[in-house]
Amino acid sequence: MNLSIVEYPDKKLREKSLKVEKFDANLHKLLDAMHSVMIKTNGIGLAAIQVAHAKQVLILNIPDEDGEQPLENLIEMINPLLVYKEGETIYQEGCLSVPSFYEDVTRYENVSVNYQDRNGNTNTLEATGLLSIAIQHEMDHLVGVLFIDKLSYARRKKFEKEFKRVQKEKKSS
Ligand code: Y12
Ligand code: CO
Repeated sequence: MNLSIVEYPDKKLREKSLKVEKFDANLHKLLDAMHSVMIKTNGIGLAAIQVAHAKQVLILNIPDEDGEQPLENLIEMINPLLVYKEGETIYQEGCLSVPSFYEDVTRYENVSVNYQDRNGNTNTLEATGLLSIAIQHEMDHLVGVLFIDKLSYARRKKFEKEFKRVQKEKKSS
């Protein structure tokens, strides 16, 4: 399965993803292909809608202290549900679907998530730091929300202006 990243402002990114009911070979193929494209494009998190599959599927692979992303650190979440949230943290986020743009976003500092793995087994993960931020960023994708939607009116206006400028520059080069 060869996947490519859907980029803003594609309307596909606004779709609400559907709950996964079948934990079969097709789901496993999608997860494996998502991992390949995420690593190839230097990502640390990816939701299925970013590769045009409207399923409640996301993957995360936070780099370790050496900047490596070993397979054993890969987290696959199917049908995730936020069951606990507390605190506040600000981090400069990026997204493979909005390349070259990084903006400060406010998120919960600590979260707890219930989810299923690729075989349908239920798990709970308590997360803090970058993992907590990445989970919230990817879960937003499942309901059609992008990190740029979380900016203040003024920051969003600035983003749109800069985005248009970059698009124009790309066309003319
Ligand atoms: C904290 C904040 C946000 C997340 C969500 C996951 N985001 C990413 O994985 C973003 C990756 C990204 C990679 C890019 O490519 C390169 O750096 C080569 C990129 O492209 C450019 O900037 C040109 C943009 C974003 C997790 C944790
Ligand atoms: Co994203």
